[in-house]
Amino acid sequence: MHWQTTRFRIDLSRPRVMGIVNVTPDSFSDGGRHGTTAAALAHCERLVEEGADLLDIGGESTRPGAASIVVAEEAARVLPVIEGALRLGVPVSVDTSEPAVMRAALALGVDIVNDVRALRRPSALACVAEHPSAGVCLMHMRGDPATMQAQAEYGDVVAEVGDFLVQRAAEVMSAGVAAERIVLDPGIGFAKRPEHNLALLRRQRELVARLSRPLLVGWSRKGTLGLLTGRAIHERLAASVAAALAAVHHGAAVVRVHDVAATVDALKVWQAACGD
Ligand code: HH2
Repeated sequence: MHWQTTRFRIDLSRPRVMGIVNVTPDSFSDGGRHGTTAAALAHCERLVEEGADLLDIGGESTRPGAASIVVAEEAARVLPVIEGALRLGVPVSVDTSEPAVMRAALALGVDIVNDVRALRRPSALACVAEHPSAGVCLMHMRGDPATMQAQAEYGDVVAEVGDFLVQRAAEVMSAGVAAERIVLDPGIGFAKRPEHNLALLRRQRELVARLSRPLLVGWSRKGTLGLLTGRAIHERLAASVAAALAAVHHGAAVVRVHDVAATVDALKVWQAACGD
């Protein structure tokens, strides 16, 4: 399978690593560390050297309880970083829900729109649909980061997340976005309790089997890993790598990670041991 994006048609026959670049002062795991354009760009370069297949650049924290920021501030944070990252030779995605930021990033030539709200803000879908080839990642979430944990009630979380992703992909396709531009994401940690996140990992194959498009998953440094290991955010490297490997083993095509070098090494060993 392939993922069509603005400049690249990404071959997903082997697992791909998406490196996270948060240009935010309050991101849950690396907030404030890449707060300036120069620092964020240096981080982008480092992740590419470490073997990142894609870069995901975000300017608004989506951690549970995070406050939303004004659009101008988000644009000012991410656009200069995207502009520089587009010269690094790998596909670049913008992690945003804001149509104005999407539009500006697409005008710069960004390859992918990664939206934790699955293009549900007014005019977000039109923004991507108007573009001839940009890729999109549609993620499952309920409510908003500020309120989402109050909505973490499911009968069968795997079935319900699957229903949402199937339906949302169909809606996005009927707006004119070709299937091969779409990748889907169960939204680990978004309106989900640890047992829900773990069900989505243990039964991820069921989800993959239902979806006609590839799965992107983000476990990196998330709370469920802290709960399993008793580790603070910056001590979750081993846990994050293990979760990324498990996700790939259960059929994920792309893993969204902070720790690119360690994940790339682990995936090489996994590929040799378990890959085709
Ligand atoms: N998780 C986060 C942000 N964006 N996008 C997708 N597609 N999937 C995810 O699981 C996902 C995401 C949250 O993680 P992080 O970027 O580390 O933190 P923050 O939201 O605080 O910037």
